[in-house]
Amino acid sequence: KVPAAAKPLAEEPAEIASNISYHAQYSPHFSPFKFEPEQAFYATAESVRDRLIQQWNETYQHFDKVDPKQTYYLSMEYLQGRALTNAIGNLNIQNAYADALNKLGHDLEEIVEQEKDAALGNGGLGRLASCFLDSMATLNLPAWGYGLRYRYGLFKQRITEEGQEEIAEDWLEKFSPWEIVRHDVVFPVQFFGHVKVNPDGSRKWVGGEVFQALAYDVPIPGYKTKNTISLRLWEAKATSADFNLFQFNDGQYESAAQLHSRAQQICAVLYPGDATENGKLLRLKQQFFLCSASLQDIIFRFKERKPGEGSRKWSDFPKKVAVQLNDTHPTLTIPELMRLLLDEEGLGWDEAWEVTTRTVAYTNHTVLPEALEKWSKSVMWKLLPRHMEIIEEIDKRFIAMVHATRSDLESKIESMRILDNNPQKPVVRMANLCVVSAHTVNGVAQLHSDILKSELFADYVSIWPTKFQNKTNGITPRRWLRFCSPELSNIITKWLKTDEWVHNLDLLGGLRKLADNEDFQDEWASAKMANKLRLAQYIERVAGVSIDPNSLFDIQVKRIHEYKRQLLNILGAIYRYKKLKEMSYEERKKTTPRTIMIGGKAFATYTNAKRIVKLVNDVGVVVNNDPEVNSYLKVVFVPNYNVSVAEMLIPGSELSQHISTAGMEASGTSNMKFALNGCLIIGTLDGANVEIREEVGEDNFFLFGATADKVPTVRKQRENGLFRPDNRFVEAMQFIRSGAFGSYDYNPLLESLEGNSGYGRGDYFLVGHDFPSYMDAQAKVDEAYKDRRRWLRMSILSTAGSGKFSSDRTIAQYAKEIWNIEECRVP
Ligand code: 26R
Repeated sequence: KVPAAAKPLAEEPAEIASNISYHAQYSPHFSPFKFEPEQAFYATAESVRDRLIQQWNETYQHFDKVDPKQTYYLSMEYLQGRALTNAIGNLNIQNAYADALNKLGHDLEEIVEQEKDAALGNGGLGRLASCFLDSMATLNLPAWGYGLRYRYGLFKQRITEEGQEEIAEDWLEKFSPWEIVRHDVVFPVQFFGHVKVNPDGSRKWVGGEVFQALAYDVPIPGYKTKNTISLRLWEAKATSADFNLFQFNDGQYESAAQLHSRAQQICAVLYPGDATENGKLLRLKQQFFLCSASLQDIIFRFKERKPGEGSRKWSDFPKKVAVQLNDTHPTLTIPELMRLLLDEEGLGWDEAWEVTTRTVAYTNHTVLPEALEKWSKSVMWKLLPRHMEIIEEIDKRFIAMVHATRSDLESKIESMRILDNNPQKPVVRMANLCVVSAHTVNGVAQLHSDILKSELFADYVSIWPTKFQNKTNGITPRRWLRFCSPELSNIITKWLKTDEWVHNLDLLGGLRKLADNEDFQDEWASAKMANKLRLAQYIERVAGVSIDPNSLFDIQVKRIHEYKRQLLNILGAIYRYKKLKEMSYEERKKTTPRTIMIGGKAFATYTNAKRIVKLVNDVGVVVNNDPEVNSYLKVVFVPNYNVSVAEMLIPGSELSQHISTAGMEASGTSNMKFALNGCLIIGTLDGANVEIREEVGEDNFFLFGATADKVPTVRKQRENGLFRPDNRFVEAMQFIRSGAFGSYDYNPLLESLEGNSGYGRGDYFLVGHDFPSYMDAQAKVDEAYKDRRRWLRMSILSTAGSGKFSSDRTIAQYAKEIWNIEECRVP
């Protein structure tokens, strides 16, 4: 029995203010007598945390009592961003906290800015995981997330004369008020060693290095519900027994603490560079660390719940546990669960395989060949010898099954099997291991799932026709509309006469009938303008560029990648600049003024991506300082794009670019955020764009470019020398070569758009091919923007058509169609 404690449920601003002061005084992290914004932030966060802890404990107890089937979402990445606004918004106490802070001489808006982003992810995949957690909590699902507590998350991007510079992002520099260390939740995780065969033939993994996985829990509150779930992040530790006191006293300080420093390496950074063998080994260690610690925790909970009813039957495990693998990064869950069942629990192969395959499901997030994980067999044998035995057995049994039942697939076995025994470079193909072992495999947008079935995984479809599903991605409407754009949210609530849309996003469809209402349109326009003004101030502050709030705000923000084609965007901007220069003053005055904003991080070793960052910045310097045209065009590189910056940019956007080569972007999720905020999309028929266009209506989407089915043909034609570039494209390329944007050598970048074939050469991403239709679509954008009423109508229809893209819808589908779990609401 846990003794009852005082409940921190203050409702009145005065009580809340006293609660905040209490934390400032008695949970001090700074010198006393200081209550500046930073101290006020920590004290406020701790006051909010008290409430979360209470709801959280109730949720845990409720789940323990009901013992429902529970989902565990395993992901190497979570892009949580800030938590304060989200927490008080979900708890529906924002006004009381704002008033309380006023009483204490502070301003909530200023206080929330003190928080550092938790950026334990790279991009879309990590942010998706965070949106999913918000929806799982909101839908009262018995589900939670597992990840790693990286000491340094995604790097901070600084722009210098040379382009992008990466700086370690120390999100834990002071501390995070949102994590709670669970000193009682610790599991051993082993590496290296060897397999010992017992006299009875059973096998056991022994020896090697053992570290401890220590749990840090982050509370995830649902929207307007008591349910508060967990994101459990593991940290690697060595024990005191690993500290060699004898060596230390002998002056050998480094070797005395060697295991401690090796433990620290495991969770030191998100995505350690894997160019070296050392880097590869570390990344694999991270993956196994997540899988092993999480599984031990899951099994512990499975055994612990409903004590007194005797021990649980293993055949019940899949009735109580669903594990979702966020891409192949946590694939080692599969052989680790097999190992635990076979070697630790004494199950036979068939029984263990049945339990494992009924438990695990896999989501694929990319078809790019270089992102499909393959681990060297020798590294795997060294680090995880018992797991390699198990993987070999899975591979062997898969081949035997195909031989026995599907002679028609004989010739496909080599490409379908898990092991690639190519003597040059023998590897384990993680996606194949997932497809063979998971009960369900899903893509993240309809087009992507279709491509998985018709291309990447086509051969498996004939064996397991019902294994493959689609789950179109979604975004949380709380963070991505309700909290990041209160102005627009209030207008929506006012005109829909309800705020139910915040957790039933389909209700936004009710805005369709208001799309031509001029009163509504005017309110809509003023909310968008308020957001644009706020964004303009931000741009002035971080980029030093003053932008015209009456110009069309055109934004492309995402990781910098050749397939996402930021190059297409900047070439378009360059062409626009050149034409503006050639125009007379009178002609120029008739054009639609634009501010083009581009932001995103380039992977540190991705040379072409870094060149693109440099080019955008160089173009900006020239264009923005050209007095002849700079009231008609500005080009801004937005530095250090992250979740918080997105929350500033997206509400102020009017046009956003989602212009990947068709077939290459699995889904995209920022496209959904922009559309939800009344921003129009210029885009290709790729990923979720296809479905967004269906929902908002084709008149409200600026479409261009080759379709996915035509891409291979277009590449072929080019290889056969049949491509003739459009004059506009040639002009833009020549303009860069003329040195108009400085003396940096852009030739390697430009050459990737030329030649006839090959990845990274011969314009593999079809920038040149799509350029003319892109420019035509941009001309339509300029025309549409001139008609204010028409543009407002389109903007409203974008929001009205975004209901489908709530992650609540996505998660409800996972719950029903993959996990087979039900709501478990705390009374
Ligand atoms: C293994 C390593 C090279 C690696 C590859 C790829 C590590 C991380 C990734 C990230 C990929 C898988 C990713 O972020 N994919 C994105 O997932 C989003 C959420 O489903 C999609 O919206 C987006 O289209 C896709 O690129």
